[in-house]
Amino acid sequence: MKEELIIKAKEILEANFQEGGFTIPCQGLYPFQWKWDSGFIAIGLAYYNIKNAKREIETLLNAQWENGFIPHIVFHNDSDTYFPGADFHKSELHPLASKEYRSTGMAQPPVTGFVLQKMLNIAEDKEDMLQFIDTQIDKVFENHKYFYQHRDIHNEGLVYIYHNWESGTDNSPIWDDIWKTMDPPKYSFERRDTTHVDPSQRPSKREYDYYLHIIEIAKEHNYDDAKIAELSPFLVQDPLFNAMLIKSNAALIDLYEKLGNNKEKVSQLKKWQEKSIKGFNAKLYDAELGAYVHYDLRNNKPIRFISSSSFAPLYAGIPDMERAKQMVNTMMEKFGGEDKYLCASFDPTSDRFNPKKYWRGPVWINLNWILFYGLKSYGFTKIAERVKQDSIELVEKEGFYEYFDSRKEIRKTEAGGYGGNNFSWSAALLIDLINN
Ligand code: 2M8
Repeated sequence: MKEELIIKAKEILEANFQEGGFTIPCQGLYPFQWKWDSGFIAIGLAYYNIKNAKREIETLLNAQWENGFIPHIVFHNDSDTYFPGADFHKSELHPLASKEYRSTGMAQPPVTGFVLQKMLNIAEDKEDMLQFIDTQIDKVFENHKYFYQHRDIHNEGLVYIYHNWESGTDNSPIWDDIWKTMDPPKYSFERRDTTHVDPSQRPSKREYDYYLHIIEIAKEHNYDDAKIAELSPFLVQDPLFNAMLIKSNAALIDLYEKLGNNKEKVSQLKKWQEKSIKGFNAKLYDAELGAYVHYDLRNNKPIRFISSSSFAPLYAGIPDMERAKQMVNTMMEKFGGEDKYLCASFDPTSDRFNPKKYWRGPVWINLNWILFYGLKSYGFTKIAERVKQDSIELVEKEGFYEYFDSRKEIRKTEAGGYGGNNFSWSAALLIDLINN
């Protein structure tokens, strides 16, 4: 059965691979290259097609801006099946944007550092992979430098995101109170996502108004970071995003040390790392909730809700053992009942939980993958194993969907796979999970 899953996963990755040397997340719904998707995809590809795994990283990093910024979507190709596309985002407004590739002007979780490290672990020919990493690693370093220089406005070691699309957890209930502070115009535009996916599983039209409005503000100021920090109604320190940066810092330190001759970069990374871990633990841990939470920088307050992002710091080794235990208790109490698959993307005991709607509740394979390794590294082997087995069972039962219902009982009457099907990161990360 596992062999069949791997064969199917490879078929999906092959079908989603594009001529330009990158993989789309899903046909129709997401027809371009997405930043964190690409990273997860490269991990899966590294098991059986090193050449394409490398190209995936190269094609993403080729679109880096002169200031080190790496965009969340690279529009290598034209497609009218997605909104908003290149003509809406207009990355060319920023003076340092890539002249060769059009893109968005926003980021996504910085996974590329730890992806390179993971590729090295997977590759059989380590020497060859190290040589490849040597050609790419400085770009990732420059990306981290960009974050620390432009997005840590209070010098806390914590970087902000200015848009929910930067978080990757697009319509999470975490943002609901921020939307209440805004009153954007009702834009007229043609949604494309809801022609591919049942609208009840996607964000609402009004939510899209908020999303577009933040981009309009950024565009008015040519995507200038300082202006965005000053004016964006959405300015958040996200525990998932920052944990990915910290995990990638650690990976870069390890890789530079393996490559030798990079003392200055290693010492810079270590400085960032120390400060970030300290700032993270001091500011984002909510002892009462027993988990890390987001912080709303614009409105100066913590956002006190638990989501799967709250547990991502385990993957980056951020909490001490005592906190890690509290976090696991919280996770098992709220998300881990026998009637549920691990791990819902939002607190199932909250009245904001929605089991079918995108990032408001469903299980996502990439977050499960992050949790699997995080739990394992702290010695929570049994729970880690459950996260892995639940992920495999969901895909076996439903197919390689984008997200899944966490409630076991609904399977008696209906299917529980939602969003896009033949979804690339579900395929790529399943290959890795099965191999570990
Ligand atoms: C989803 O986000 C895009 C915008 O970036 C969308 O809904 O149009 C998110 O799940 C995001 O995390 C993911 O990278 C992207 C492509 O899979 O889709």
